[in-house]
Amino acid sequence: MRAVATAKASAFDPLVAETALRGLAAPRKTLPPHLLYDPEGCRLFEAITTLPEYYVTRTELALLRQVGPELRARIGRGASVVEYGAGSATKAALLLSALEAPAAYVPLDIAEGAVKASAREIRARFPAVAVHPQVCDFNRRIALPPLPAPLLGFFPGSTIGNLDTEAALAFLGAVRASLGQGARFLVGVDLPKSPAVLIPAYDDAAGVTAAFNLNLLHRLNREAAADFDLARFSHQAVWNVAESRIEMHLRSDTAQSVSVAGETIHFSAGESIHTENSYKRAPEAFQAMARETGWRPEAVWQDPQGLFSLHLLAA
Ligand code: AVI
Repeated sequence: MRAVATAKASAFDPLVAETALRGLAAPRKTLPPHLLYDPEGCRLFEAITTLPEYYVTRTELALLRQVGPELRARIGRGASVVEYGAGSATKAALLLSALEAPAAYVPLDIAEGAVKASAREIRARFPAVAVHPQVCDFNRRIALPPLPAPLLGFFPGSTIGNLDTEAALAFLGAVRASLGQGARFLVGVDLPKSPAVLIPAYDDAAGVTAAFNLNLLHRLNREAAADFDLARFSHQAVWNVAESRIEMHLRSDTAQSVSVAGETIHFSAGESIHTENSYKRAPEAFQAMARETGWRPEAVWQDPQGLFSLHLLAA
């Protein structure tokens, strides 16, 4: 009993508790999406990427394979690849194999484990490539190590879709500043499409995305001294056509009160916590954002079904 109490106490994270309280005290309750990615959330997200309904990952991988020869010709020999976020090394490996004699690979992520795992895998597969892992918040301006030109930034997976317009513009501008003149940026961007495709992609039949979203409440129970009853909340995926985004919510099925870090949070029946946005941007919309931040759109590719796009931007 004592051991359990000690383990529970040591899991409390004041930053998580403070962040959660701020979002839950707002008139429209929200929780920031980065809280979805504790170790269990990362495991569940990996499982999402293999679901039949989640077209994003397999479509982007196929597109990367398809455009490899054209990328090789456009980028040239001896490039340094800087990857923003280092979730899985599969896409980086695909890109490095497509390029001619790549010189360096720099995985950037706030999660040390992800950066190290990615670095290990790339070192093993590409012994001639210099690997410089860096643990940092890539949403802020970062100082890169000296790297051989040409520089190619890489931001796959439509992770840019999890940023609202203001944050996406700030991010594109910061990348432009850190990579510098002459660099390129390869970005995966999910496309707007029918809700008949989008909703199942974010609310799959096996319930993996629901588990991913609800895991956030588990995390708050552990790290923010909360007492959410997960059986009284449901996962919801909503297509917001006006904003061109999928929204994930956790809906309170009943009126209830929950304790979070000593504060009481009230929920009315049907009230929801907004946990994530996933913006779907048409090529022209994304290119306009790129131009606004000093990038020149160089090329854009789409799969034959028009599900997903890859943009190549030039500084
Ligand atoms: C990480 N990101 C691009 C995913 C997406 O599609 O927006 C996160 C996700 N959320 C639910 N399913 C996948």
